Amino acid sequence: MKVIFLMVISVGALWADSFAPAAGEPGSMAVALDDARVQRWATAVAQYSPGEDVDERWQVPENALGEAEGNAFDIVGLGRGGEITLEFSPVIQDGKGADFAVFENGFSDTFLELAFVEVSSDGVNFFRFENVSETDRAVGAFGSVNPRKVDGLAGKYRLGFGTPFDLQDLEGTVGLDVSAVKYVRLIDVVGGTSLDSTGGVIYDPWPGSGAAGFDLDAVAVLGVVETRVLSTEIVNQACVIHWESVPGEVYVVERNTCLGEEGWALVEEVEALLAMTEITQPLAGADRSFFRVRLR
Ligand SMILES: [Ca+2]
Ligand SMILES: [Ca+2]
Ligand SMILES: [Ca+2]
Repeated sequence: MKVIFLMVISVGALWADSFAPAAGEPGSMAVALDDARVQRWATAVAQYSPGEDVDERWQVPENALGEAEGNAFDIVGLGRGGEITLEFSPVIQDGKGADFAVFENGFSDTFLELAFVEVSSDGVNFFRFENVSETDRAVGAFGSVNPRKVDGLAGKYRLGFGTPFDLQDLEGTVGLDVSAVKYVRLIDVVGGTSLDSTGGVIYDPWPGSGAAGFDLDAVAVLGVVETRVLSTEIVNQACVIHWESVPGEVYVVERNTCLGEEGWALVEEVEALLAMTEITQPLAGADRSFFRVRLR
């Protein structure tokens, strides 16, 4: 009986931390404001409706346009239950991996004010990204939220780090063209009231005052970055390769005896955990070897 009890506990613990960790930790999906994938930023404010308890000085929707500053002040406060819609010109297209990232101004890895994210091609019909919150109790005005318990909501990461969204998750949605998304809308989550996609109550810092709710710094449009090998060296008859990587992406490492299109053999598929990935391959017995690394 005891063994079974322990197993249940361990499965519960896994479930409790289901999602990507804070910025800087292995496996984090946080997008730094100077990430190589960042191509451009929101170009216009289409609509802004502040909610409750947000001072006038934070009611500056233009602060969400252009580059993320990564500070606490160049933001627009949504207020409790408020929302903002930003416009993108040119439109955002679904490409490989995440397509845009939302930057909030959380001052720590656990002071996380959250927002729903919706997108639209026509400015009329908006579609929400699936989201889950596993925080199981109320969070005070300056309480903490574990980022590993949040998925599909903006505000998962501290200031300077955006939460990525992939339009592919909404592919096939009637009324949305994922190759032409012109609007991104952020709707403040009201801790203890708002519901996630599973129907569960979402908890985030509440009630807050003066700057209640989600504080938006910027929204970046992301593109694909070419895979770049940073270094290769021979150590103890093995080749050590480092390359620039995007956490969460899978890279294919292949080997050949000559350069050309034919003959590449799979060495390994590696899921990147950090912005740089390393692999070590024994060279013993080979006259010469070529390696290549590509996104899967
Ligand atoms: Ca995509
Ligand atoms: Ca706030
Ligand atoms: Ca800003």
